[in-house]
Amino acid sequence: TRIVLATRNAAKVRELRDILADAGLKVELVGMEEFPEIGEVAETGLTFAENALLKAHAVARGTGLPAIADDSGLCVDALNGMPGVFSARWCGRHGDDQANLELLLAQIADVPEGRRGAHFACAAALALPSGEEHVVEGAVYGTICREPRGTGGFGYDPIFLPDGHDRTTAEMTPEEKNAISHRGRAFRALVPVISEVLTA
Ligand code: ITT
Repeated sequence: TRIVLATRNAAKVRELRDILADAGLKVELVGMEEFPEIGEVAETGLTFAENALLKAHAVARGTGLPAIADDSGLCVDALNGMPGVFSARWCGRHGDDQANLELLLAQIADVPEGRRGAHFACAAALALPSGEEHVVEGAVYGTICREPRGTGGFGYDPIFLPDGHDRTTAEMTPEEKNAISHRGRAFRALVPVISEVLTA
């Protein structure tokens, strides 16, 4: 079976391939590079689940294949849950990880230890060309540290310290991050759904 990975974020694609393979999903995962005719999907939803479904449906419709999509972001308590669904473009430019992270650190520079809680959230969606849809969510809780640490992962990983760990998710190996991450949790929950839907 072929399933399209409906994301253009190369770091997400790497993590998703590992997470899905480790969870025992035996399908061929096709990247978006095979479908250059499918343009950017407007992420107009107010929630991660809405946006993940928008992306999965657009790609399933456009390709005629089942599609899985990830919508994710960092929700900071001291910012009332922002940047949330705006995480990829918090600084005004889509995907400028360094500028996004620096802006966020500046915005909470005065927030003391003990009030720097945050969580990463991920909605994992599956859509079929028929319109059938499934979505599950995962999260990982932690705190925002004061200085970036580590070079692994992407996005806000260098400033996110998961609860119960003394290294940021950028200081972890890919396996360590996937074991606890919002994305790992959401997609491990989606795997049985994918298997069931595809064998039905
Ligand atoms: P696609 O829509 O093509 O999948 P995207 O990067 O635009 O790619 P999102 O709209 O879901 O994806 O935005 C996710 C942003 O949230 C991402 O750019 C990071 O800034 C942040 N983020 C999500 N997961 C993360 C993780 O595991 N580590 C660090 N930052 C993460």
